Amino acid sequence: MNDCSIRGLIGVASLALLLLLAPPLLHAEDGSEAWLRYAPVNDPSEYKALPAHIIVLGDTPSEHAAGSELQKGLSSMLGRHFDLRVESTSTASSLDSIVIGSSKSNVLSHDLGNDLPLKAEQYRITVHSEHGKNRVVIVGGTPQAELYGAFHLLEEIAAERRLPVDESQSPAAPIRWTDEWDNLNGTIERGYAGPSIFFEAGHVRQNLTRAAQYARLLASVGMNGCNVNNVNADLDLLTTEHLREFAHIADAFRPWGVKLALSVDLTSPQTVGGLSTFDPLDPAVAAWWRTKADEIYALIPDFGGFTVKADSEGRKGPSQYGRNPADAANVLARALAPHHGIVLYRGFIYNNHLDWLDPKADRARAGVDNFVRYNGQFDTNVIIQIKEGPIDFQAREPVSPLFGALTHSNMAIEVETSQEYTGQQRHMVWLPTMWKWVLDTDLRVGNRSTPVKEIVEGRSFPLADGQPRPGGFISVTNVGMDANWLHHPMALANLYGFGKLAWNPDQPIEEIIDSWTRLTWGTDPQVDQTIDTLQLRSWNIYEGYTGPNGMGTLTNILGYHFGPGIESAERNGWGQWFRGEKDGIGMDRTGSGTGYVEQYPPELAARYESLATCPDDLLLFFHHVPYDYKLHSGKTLVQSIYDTHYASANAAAEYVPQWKSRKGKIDDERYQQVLALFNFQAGHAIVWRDAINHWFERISGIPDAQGRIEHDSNRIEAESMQPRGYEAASVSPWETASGGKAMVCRVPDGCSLTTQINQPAGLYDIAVQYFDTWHGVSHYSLSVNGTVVASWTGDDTLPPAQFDLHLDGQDSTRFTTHAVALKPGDTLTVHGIPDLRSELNSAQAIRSEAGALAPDASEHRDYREYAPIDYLEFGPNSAVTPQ
Ligand code: GCV
Repeated sequence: MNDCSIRGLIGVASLALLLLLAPPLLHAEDGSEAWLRYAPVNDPSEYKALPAHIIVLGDTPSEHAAGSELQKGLSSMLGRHFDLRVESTSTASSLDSIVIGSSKSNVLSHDLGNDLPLKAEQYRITVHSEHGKNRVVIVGGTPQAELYGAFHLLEEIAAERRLPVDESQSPAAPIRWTDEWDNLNGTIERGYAGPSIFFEAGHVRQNLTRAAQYARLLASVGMNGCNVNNVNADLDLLTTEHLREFAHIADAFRPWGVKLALSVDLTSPQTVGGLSTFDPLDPAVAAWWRTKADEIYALIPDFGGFTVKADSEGRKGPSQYGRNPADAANVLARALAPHHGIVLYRGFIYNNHLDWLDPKADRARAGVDNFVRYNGQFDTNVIIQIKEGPIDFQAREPVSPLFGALTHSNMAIEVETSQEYTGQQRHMVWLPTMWKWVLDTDLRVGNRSTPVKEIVEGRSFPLADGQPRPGGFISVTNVGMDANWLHHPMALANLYGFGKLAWNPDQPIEEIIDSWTRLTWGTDPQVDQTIDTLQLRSWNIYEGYTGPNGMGTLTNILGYHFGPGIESAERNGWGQWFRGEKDGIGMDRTGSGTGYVEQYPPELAARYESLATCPDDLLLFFHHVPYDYKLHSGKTLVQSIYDTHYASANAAAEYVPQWKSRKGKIDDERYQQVLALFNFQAGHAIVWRDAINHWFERISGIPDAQGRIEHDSNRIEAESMQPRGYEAASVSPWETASGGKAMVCRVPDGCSLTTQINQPAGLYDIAVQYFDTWHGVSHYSLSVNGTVVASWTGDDTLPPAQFDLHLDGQDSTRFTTHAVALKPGDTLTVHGIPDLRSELNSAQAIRSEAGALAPDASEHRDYREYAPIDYLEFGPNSAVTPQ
């Protein structure tokens, strides 16, 4: 080495020292690394005993992945080099080393004593000294388990916890899967974070980098399967051409121990196979499925299995031939069994053409009514996949009684990480709080303890030989191409939490969220405390400003399931009724009502049947009561609804100042993303609050004791302002706009609304509540005495994500400007310039030139948005959105 290079080294060393001493830099982050950021730890010397050699004693893709993950993570977090070798057992013992191997490896058996082998998915981590050498040994029952052990070690260091001295873990149940509702054309049903990471334009993507990264994320929390396509499956899914492409996804998943699974449509023997029938009891159909399964396993030897949605929401099923779910599930199961594949047959079967005039009709009954008589008739590799509640992922439902009814069948629980009814990743809602409540619910089957978690772990109703039944946990996740996977930087906490609960449903949720926060946002105690607290409260807050007392979410079920749309649930065949009438509200599901309550085992049935013991938060799910019914809390039902909505919308608005108080301690990109979303949530919570309170006040005829509803002294309705060009338009449903109306502008140059200020002189926050439809971009500005004080564009992409001119609670949003100086007599004007780019004409031009017009061309080419405004609101100048 010459002088120059020595000087260079000294220079590099001093720079490194300077960097170490400098306060940590907050790098821009787009969230794509999720909780696997491997940020440098505050005090790497805590881990100085960790050997710098990583030795992998095995040659499978998962073992390689475990080794490289450790090397990458440790180097990045501890700021020193770790080398990685794949070596023989003899060399391994001669070095200070981190050794990864399987329990079948001799040297590891010797090292770890006689209590091996481990169970298939179990890992053990030991730290000890052997012949004067420091050894950290990660041993797994399978290569996949070695990978879980490696991720666990990395997580402990990332969260700056002590190294485990001797720790062994194994998962609660064998099925820990995610379902993705992706379509081959690249769209995702109920996906809110961009297009599919797997498919585009009818094919598997050429570039599957994201798919591999996703599998890595799943493996890092112990998940082992991913069903990549919509349960409303493409009918040609099982063609040979598609299957060959799916094999590429399986290749991307394999190193991470994640099995590929597919949703299949039961008509495939007809649609793909050309048979005249798909009757599951027809021998030709059975033979077709066998051949198809053989073909799949020849391409994908570790294929996981099929998920099936049948006889539900328009999907065809065995009922067409007078057959039952067991007939259908078993024909697939028998085709998969020789290859050790499984069938996840969904319990989500119901009639969506129910007669709402029939007081006994009840969608909630469907699960038990459709399945209980086949209990015990499903093959051993069939698992019934049951949604957590009897309706459909509402903000709160009781747990599905089907869990307690299928005592001789295998079961898995299905939850929805994709926030279909819980704010669609525009509202922060941490769902593990709800899932934990569901999993801990004790159904008391046979008057003994049978919590849902033990049922799906297969322990409550074991097999004849005493072994647990196969079962587990499934999350409908619907990640997309958005860099951060689920759009809201806080939303991935749901997937992380799901993985953790699926691994160990007894892990305290406080511990789970704290780990996620530290890994995702760093270890600053104030930042962590803020995020943990907000996340832990978020489900109750969301429930509080949406659907109260077990009524369901009250979202627009005929629209996009995003904003309020209360009566959309009533008087139609979908059966999400809550029966809001003049005399009272709630579904009577007691013995004298629909009888649903009797589907629960006796102790729970008695608890829900009696008004004295039915919990307030499930009251309207089970009972029809008058609006002034006294809750256990002592308040009347209707006043409790009003108060909860005000309190919860205020609590959601508090997220903004809480978040702002941590500015500078969080990287800017993610800070700004969260801030924008929290601002949106604060405004949308007010839309929800007002819609529901106003609706309840009108139907019950009982005014709010505090006189708040429709008496917002700081609010100015757009329709009461002086218009120039703006004209009134009604909004439906009426409760989703203040005063039931908005003002719209159809004038190309724009329109304005003006009012005179009466407020005392001071600094004010001004919120403008307007509607932002998907494609159009209206321009707005706000002026005081003719001087523009703020301007913005209505260009948000709210989840409905499709052209819809309709103004309602799905697209109502707000812009807030702060610290505007106002005095009595000032003139305040909102200008709006609409987007009138209706490209219908140019689309028609395309038709005349090229002949046929693509069927949806007129829809997708339409940008019209008439700069719609609902109201203005003033508030004191503070960080909180005005109330
Ligand atoms: C995939 C609800 C959703 C549907 C979904 C269905 C299901 O009805 O709104 O989008 O379809 O559940 O779980 O099958």
